[in-house]
Amino acid sequence: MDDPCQYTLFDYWRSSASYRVRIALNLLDLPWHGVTVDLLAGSHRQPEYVARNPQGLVPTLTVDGIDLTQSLAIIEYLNETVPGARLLPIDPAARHRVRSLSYSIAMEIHPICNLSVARHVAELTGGGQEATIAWMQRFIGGGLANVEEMLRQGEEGAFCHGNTPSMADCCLIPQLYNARRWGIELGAFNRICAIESACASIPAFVAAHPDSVRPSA
Ligand SMILES: N[C@@H](CCC(=O)N[C@@H](CS)C(=O)NCC(=O)O)C(=O)O
Repeated sequence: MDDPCQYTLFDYWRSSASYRVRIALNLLDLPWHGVTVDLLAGSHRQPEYVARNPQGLVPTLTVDGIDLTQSLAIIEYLNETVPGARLLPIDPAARHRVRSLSYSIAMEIHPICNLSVARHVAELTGGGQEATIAWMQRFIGGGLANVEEMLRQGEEGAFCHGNTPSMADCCLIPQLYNARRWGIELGAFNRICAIESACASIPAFVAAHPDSVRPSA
């Protein structure tokens, strides 16, 4: 019998880049299954995984024998190939806004707040765990303050842009999960908190949450 799951996601439950793609796959109601790449065990550096993803990063989405890397490029691929997908709006100005919000998280906040970066800062400064936490709080907190401002300036709606979830929501929700891990206070970010509540009521977001996909010990 043919495998109905045409989409195989190589991911790690706690990775926010993987979490973005899980949300997108669920929002599009696609049949997918996950394969764990255990970052703690170093599985992402093993030759068979690096053959799929030369950067040695998660996620990778395999579709029809093609290995797709980089979470935002994956989401855009899905948007372009799944009939009726609206993870990016059609109108160019609206599409720009969704990309701009997404990039402000995935390209400004996420790369400098990868654990390996923050740990390196701690090593260079000799500041230990305290330096790691201070780094995360400074750059995740500051980055989200900018996102809150961007959200306030644009179109009102239940989600980042308008009343349906987009690629920007796929980026925001994992970043909030990550922010909480580092004890960042989010209460002052009214727009962000309202969007988070709206997403929490959607099964696609709930099913993609790290606690929903964490492999049992
Ligand atoms: N820009 C990449 C970022 C991917 C990324 O940084 N993944 C992290 C987990 S969230 C990872 O694989 N880290 C492993 C490592 O740094 O060794 C994307 O959006 O896919």
